[in-house]
Amino acid sequence: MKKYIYIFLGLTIWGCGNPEPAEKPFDYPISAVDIKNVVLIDDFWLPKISTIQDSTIHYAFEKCVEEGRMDNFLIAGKKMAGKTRGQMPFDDTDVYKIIEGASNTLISKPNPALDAYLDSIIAIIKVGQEPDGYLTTWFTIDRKNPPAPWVKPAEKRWEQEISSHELYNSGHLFEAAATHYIATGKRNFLDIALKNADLLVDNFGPGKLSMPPGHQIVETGLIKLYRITQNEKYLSLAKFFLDIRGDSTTHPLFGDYSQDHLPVTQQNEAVGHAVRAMYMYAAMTDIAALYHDAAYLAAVRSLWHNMVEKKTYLTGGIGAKHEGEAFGGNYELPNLTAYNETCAAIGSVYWNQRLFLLTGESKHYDVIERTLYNGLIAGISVDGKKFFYPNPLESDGKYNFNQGACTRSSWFNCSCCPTNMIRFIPSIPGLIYATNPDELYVNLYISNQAKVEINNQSVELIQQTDYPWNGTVTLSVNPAEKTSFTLKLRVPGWAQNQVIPGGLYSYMNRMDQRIQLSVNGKAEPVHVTNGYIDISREWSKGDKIEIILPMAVRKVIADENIAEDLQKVAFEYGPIVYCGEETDNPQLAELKISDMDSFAVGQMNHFSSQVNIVKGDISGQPITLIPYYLWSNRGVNKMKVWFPAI
Ligand code: FUB
Ligand code: ZN
Repeated sequence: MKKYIYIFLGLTIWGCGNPEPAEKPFDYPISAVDIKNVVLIDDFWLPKISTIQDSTIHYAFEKCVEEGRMDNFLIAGKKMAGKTRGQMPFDDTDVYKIIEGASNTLISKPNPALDAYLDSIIAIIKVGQEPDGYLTTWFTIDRKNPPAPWVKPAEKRWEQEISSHELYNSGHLFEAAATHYIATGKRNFLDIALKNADLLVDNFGPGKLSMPPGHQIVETGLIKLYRITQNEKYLSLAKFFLDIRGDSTTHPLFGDYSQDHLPVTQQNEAVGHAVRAMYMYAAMTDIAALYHDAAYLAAVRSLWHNMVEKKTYLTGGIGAKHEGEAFGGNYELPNLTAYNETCAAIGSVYWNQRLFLLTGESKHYDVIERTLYNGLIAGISVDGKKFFYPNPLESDGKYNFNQGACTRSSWFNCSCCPTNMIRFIPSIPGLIYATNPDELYVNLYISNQAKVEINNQSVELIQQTDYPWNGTVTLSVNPAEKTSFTLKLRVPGWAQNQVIPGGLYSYMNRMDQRIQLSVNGKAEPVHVTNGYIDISREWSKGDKIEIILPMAVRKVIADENIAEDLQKVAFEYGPIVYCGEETDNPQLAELKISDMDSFAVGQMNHFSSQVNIVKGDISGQPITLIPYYLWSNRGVNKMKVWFPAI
């Protein structure tokens, strides 16, 4: 397959018209460095992953037990009497998602007890699988009595896929089983997934059942199974599910809520349910890469431009509307009522990483970084046991934006977001580095020790930084033997005076301080090309790079088409977006920012962690802004990201 990679890199051939025949799949030209090869030593992210392993995973498994998610597998397998427990047709997926996250934590922090516990849960899941591989517990238990009123009773499997989530359940099963197999080497979960996937292959396709999944994710799940097994039937089915979307000759269309209003290659505006959209665009990007399909690539590019240039919040959050958990119209970005589902932010990172691996464009990492440090980690509390489902940019202390609460909640009837955080956070080490045959991309600044293969050489990397609080990063490069390659250091958009690719938001003032670079202690000129500083040389053991990305308090303004943010300013320092909470600022409601006001970075001890805050003096009144992601860790509170400017 490698030989195709070189052809693929010539992106000009994308314009050549019809996709290549499907017989010989291509692949992404750039490979992410696997989390198995990246050990975090980071003061910011490592404690978050540890909190997930030490606290959130146990807590969430207990919730699953308490609310009957495990029982459902036993009831479906007739090992226990009873009716379906829980309220969602996709409650099974919470169990899968926790296993997926837990599997990744086992890589960074081996834990035999947790490993064995996962095996015991997998044994319970197996009980719920029907002999032919079918696995959706509520349906097996009683298809005539779905757990939620909005799910239609069914006679046959997949007949009500628009609401039943049977394929969504399969998708999370495949994603989780693939990760568990890769992390542990064990086949117990993978075999359950493959049996289910084979059933889907037998039942869906041309001349068989022809309708798309009601909620996307089975597509990327199937592609992960294809990658493990090399069996192209899984890949073909994933493509089939995408190809028939928007094709009314194959099924009655589900509409734009489910991105089933147009063929996917004709879609150019991000619409409908935001999580569904992210998972679908991620799968489309996989298909663009694996089939070298120009139409798929063109579609994901247009969708990305629309989303990033017209439908993204400053925090990276997406999906403005509570109604339908959906994207709003262009520039429809209200703050108080912003939905910004945590799962949608996670989906955006999954999608943008794929776009990067396909194109090598740093702008996708600008979206990833903004989302990761702001709208995404806001979704989990400092103690790892309270969650946001929506992530608004303003709170009046009254509007119950969080599924009936005006602050973080310990769980939800629909617990997709907490378990998606568990699924995603432990995978973060896999976002840091990427390689192609002779280039090494450093895309995120997170302290770690890594082993990468480049030019057939093993290279040890040691990255040290206090990012996101400080922009100084040192990188030791230790190849086993002297070797030449290009090290590509990503220069974040914020360090180049660009808030977000495309200019939906901009800084009021340019930053004057310059980026500094040194190689083995010698200052080097800084040339940023397409978002990277390229350092091409023969590397030897002990080589050391230092990059300093100057941080300053920055005022941000929004595109004037965003009515909600007109004549308002927001604050950033480095990659972090700041907000004011009433607890620190009793006068929050009256605050108006003028050009005369001064702001500086400061430090605060927040629940035992030292974080940067922004301190201001507004006409003699002090104000304190904290990182947005930390808001609402101190109970119900008024909060603002955007402040009126005078
Ligand atoms: O439908 C499954 C998940 O539940 C969605 O992705 C979330 O938006 C929530 O509705
Ligand atoms: Zn969610």
